[in-house]
Amino acid sequence: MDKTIAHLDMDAFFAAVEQRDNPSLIGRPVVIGADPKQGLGRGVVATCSYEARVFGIRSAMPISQAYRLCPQAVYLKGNSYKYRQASHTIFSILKEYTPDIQPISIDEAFMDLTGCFHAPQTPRDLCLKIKKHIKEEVQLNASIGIAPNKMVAKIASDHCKPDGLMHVTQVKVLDFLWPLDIACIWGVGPKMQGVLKNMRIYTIGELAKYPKVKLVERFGDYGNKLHALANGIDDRNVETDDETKSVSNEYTFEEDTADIDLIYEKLLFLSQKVSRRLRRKELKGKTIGIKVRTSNFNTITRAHTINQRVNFDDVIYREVKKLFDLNYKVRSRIRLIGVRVSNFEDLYVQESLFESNEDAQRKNIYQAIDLIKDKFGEDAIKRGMTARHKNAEVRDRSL
Ligand code: TTP
Ligand code: MG
Repeated sequence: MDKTIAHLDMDAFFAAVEQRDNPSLIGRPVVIGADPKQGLGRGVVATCSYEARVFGIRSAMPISQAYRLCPQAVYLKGNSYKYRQASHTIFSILKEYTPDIQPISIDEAFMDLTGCFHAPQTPRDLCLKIKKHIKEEVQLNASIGIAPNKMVAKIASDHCKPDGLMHVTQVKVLDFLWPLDIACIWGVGPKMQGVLKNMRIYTIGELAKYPKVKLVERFGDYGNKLHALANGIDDRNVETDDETKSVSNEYTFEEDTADIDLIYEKLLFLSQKVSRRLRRKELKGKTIGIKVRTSNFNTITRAHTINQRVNFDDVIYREVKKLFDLNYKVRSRIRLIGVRVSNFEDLYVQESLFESNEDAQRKNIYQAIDLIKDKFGEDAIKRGMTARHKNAEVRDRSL
């Protein structure tokens, strides 16, 4: 059966929230990002209003360059709390239409709408309703692309921005895709674009017609994938899986234990494991949890939500230890412990805009530690307390 996939992306999200909350900004170029300091500022543009895009300003551009292009724009440093709130409301609206939602960033999601509408209602009618609902509740514009698969839906939502709605039906997929630049294919980065352009492949149509065997010769299995995508075939599912919702590790003691030092040591070890996995996935969580199973197989789970999203070992361990001390009063022997971090909303907010100097310093330290571990292995560098137990058995799984 053909699928109906929608990709929703809010228009100029941070800038649109600012324009909504201050009507004097409506119709004006608004840039969210670092302080431009009259052109001498460091840092980058997070986003800008469509009025600012006319001047050539784009996300991730140095703020000094943006200032040169449009000194008269309104420059704001942004307010992550407001953006998170708007995002939260938008995602709860989407949940009223389908449970099959895959959040991609703070303002972007895929929805599997297969089976969510009944004739005479069309996918287009349903998505118009979603757009209208969002507009009424948060006064912001969303653009939605609808297609038989994720890649085409994503390209369609980009294509119809701002305030757009575009449905590319199965029979229209190739007509839509083939004239487009290869850069539009989801997952083809600038490096790959360069390689393809050197092979004189500029459009998706040219890629589709390029002999598949040659693509495979050149790129291995990725060549197969490129060929399929260029021909409008993309079987990636909308992933609503819990895996994207929490990261956890557990440890089972070789012998049930009540040795508090050993337990703390393992909790620290697990906090480090979880933090590192979070950093690898570029995730930060606000809710920190523990799991404790005693020798008689009683299991308790406890969690605490802090006011900041983190992926630093020391903060996670501090919370884990607090939770453990608070909840583990009866000193029975312990069989298994686990550490879990969840609550990853708004994964892709440009953190540097909102982080303190202290956080930035710690980020650098952890980056250095991760680099050493990547190069020389997990055991290359350890906090004093965990060095003793080198051969710990750790299972990666969601609690
Ligand atoms: P995007 O959806 O990429 O951009 P946008 O919503 O501002 O504009 P568009 O209409 O083209 O979708 O990103 C969503 C928000 O994420 C954006 O408003 C600000 C933030 N962001 C950053 O902080 N840094 C970045 O480099 C990008 C791309 C986005
Ligand atoms: Mg957007």
